[in-house]
Amino acid sequence: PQAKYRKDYQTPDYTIDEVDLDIRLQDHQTLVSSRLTVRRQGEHNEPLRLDGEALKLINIELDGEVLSEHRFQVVNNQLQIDDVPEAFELLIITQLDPANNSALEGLYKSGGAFCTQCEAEGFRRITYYLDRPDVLAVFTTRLQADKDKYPYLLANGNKTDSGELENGQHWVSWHDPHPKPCYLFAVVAGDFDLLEDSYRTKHGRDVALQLFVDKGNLGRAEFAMRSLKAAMKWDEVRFNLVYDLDIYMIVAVDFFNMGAMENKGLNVFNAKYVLADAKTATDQDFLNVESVIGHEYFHNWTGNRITCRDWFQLSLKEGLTVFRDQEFSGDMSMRPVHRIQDVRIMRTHQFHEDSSPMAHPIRPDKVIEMNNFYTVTVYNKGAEVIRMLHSLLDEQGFQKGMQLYVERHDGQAVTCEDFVCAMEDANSTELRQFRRWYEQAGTPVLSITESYDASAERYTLHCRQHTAATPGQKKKQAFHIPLRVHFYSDSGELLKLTSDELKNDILQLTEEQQDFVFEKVKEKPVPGLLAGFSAPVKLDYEYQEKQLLTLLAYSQDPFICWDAAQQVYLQAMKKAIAAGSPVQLSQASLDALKHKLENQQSDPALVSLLLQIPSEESLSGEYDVIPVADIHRVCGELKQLLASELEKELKETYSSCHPQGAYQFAPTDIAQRMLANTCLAFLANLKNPEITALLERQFSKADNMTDELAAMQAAVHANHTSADNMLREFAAKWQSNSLVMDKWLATQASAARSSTLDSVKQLTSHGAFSWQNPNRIYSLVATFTHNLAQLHREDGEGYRWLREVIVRLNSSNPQVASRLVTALLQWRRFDEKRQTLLKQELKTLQELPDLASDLYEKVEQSLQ
Ligand code: BAL
Ligand code: ZN
Repeated sequence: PQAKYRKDYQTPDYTIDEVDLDIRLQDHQTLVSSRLTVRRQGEHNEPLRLDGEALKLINIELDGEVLSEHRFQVVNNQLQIDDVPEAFELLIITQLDPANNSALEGLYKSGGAFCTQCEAEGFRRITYYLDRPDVLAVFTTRLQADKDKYPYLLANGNKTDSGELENGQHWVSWHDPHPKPCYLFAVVAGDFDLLEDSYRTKHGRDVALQLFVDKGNLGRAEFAMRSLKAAMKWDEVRFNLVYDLDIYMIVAVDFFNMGAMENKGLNVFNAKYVLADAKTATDQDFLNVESVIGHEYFHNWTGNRITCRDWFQLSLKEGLTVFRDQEFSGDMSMRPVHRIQDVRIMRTHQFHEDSSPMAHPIRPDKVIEMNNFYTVTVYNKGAEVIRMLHSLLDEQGFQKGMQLYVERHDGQAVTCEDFVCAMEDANSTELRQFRRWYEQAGTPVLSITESYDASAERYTLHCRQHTAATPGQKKKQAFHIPLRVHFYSDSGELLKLTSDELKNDILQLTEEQQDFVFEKVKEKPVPGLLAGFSAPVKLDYEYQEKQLLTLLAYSQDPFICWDAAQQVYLQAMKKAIAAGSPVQLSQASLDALKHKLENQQSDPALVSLLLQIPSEESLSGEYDVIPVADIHRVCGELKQLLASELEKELKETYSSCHPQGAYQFAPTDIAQRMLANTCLAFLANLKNPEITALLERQFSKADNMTDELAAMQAAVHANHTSADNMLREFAAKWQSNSLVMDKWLATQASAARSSTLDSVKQLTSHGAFSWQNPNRIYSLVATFTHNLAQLHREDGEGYRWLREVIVRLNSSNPQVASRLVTALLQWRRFDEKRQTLLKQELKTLQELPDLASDLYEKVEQSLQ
């Protein structure tokens, strides 16, 4: 496989203005006739080169004449036609085998339905095409299939015509007036239940909303529909962006590699981000549906109307759209909870990726397999970069920048640079140094010390930033970092410190070393640093316990408050690892946590989050060489310690904060369930009859999945005697609901038991599991790869099994295989014995004769 480089971008030699597709759907012999209006760009005599993979070419005609074999050749997945005129019409007929397409890219069968996935480069598996995002064409699509099996034939845009044919066939044609890149093309054919609604835009357009789900699931689609209408409204109000077609369709499918896909006017969704009701979905599932529905809808402007010039610019649409969906979720409800959850993803997964062999800037410079770059870096760090712009420019300035971006670039395929220029020009500012966030990979470490001169009443923050080398980038230049700070007195009052450099609570770091001086400071303050997680950096400031407890008790910033508790836990766990002694918490820390529990009413969700200790995986991020066994030990000890020391308060909170009455998806109820279930998870470690009764009662009496699953997870994760029974009962009750059974698989794969690997292996033969369905594989195998101590077993059995799984998926679904291999790449972070074992598995993969490009890229990068 060949690498592509961002610096080599060239405008295409040809472009396509119109595409007329006629698709006759059949399981193994689908015929695709594609009529392209092609035009040369610039002065040159280059041949036309169209991308195509796994296609059977049936016929080509140029301006109505069949092309004889000497006029074209197919080499290296490209169809090359020499001596083409300035402008011409090309007809290409290809044949596909969707029923055998297990990679789920291009056109494939999902259950009984046909569907497509074209981003990033799947359209070339449907027909030969200029499969690159800067070729924008108007698409017309005619679909034909058996009417009984596929009563719904859907494509992008508006339906224009339909008809019946002999032999039980029917056809429908669609026209999308908005020029688009082929990665936004979609078709779906199947038999569904349909939920319909409508939305009137602020411009008075009536939009038909249609949600297609598997038969029998209508009731579980209502929340998604509500979320869609909320998203449409929100984008009008906050971003002044209005929908632009007469119809918006969403189809939920069972087999999907990703979460969802923003195809123009016809989103295809993984069913898990559409279907939700109280009995089968947790509060978190509902929130995920809201967020993913929002995300895909928001792409209509940030991605579809304005798209990417090339795939190196992916963060242009993804970073921005994640920022927009985060803001949507925050405006809908529970902003602090969402923010803390987003920070957790950054710290646990993105920081990990940023220090791994696959570390890349949010705008990568080199790519072998584009599917490998749908990452937490491009998405979530990309969103943090947008968030920093938002902090630096504030809401008004940011919206001015957005308005200019849309005015300038509507209908174009553009770059991250174009976005930053729009922000600069709209605000008459310059962001030269800020661009480094797009250029440099790695997590900056921000080291801060302070000094206080009582007689001069002068307080100084000494800041230093350093970013470690990442592959291909040895020396890093200083980032432009917005550091949001709040200051408190020892007794918790918010202090107003002033400095010329402090604006809206933000200090702007631009140098490698920089001091910020505050005058007239009467007492040494407690600094609340990086409020709101104002930049994606690691903060290195030696907080004293007393300072942390002040912040925990009084900080008005929920992130700082939560983080103070996290730092208390991390310090205790790291100390215990260093000393080889049991974890201890001071009485003062325990008292502070008790106080939080006793006063939870003001914000039960935040109390729930701050009680939750860092996961084994996130603690591992604190170490260059990860002490697997120690991490496992101290996490277990800390849970046990908190359960015993806070038993009384946990029990009282548990019984007082369960919502009254029937289940409701409402912020106050969600927050109460969060806290009650966090208490239960701790209490399960106590294993006494009273707790057993609590667990079992909640498990059997719950009227909703949040509480039912929480009880089972608490029991399994605490190795409670009730666990096996609950697992059995749960499976018997939910065996026919695969999305619920995914939770059952994941619960077992995340158990901190030495038997977990054996259970996981056995579960691959269970009826609830399937090697064909990505959701099943993610629930069981991907969850297991995040189970630090069980994957990294000393005997290497976890690695060996995972390698076998990857070999199996290499040929059937390389995208999924590639996501799983990530867990093996960081071999340098382990002790020698594990390093040897890990490298051995990577080398076995490297030597596979048919290693997919997805895996090739990661394995090579890791072994370099
Ligand atoms: N564009 C791929 C799926 C998503 O980010 O919405
Ligand atoms: Zn997206």
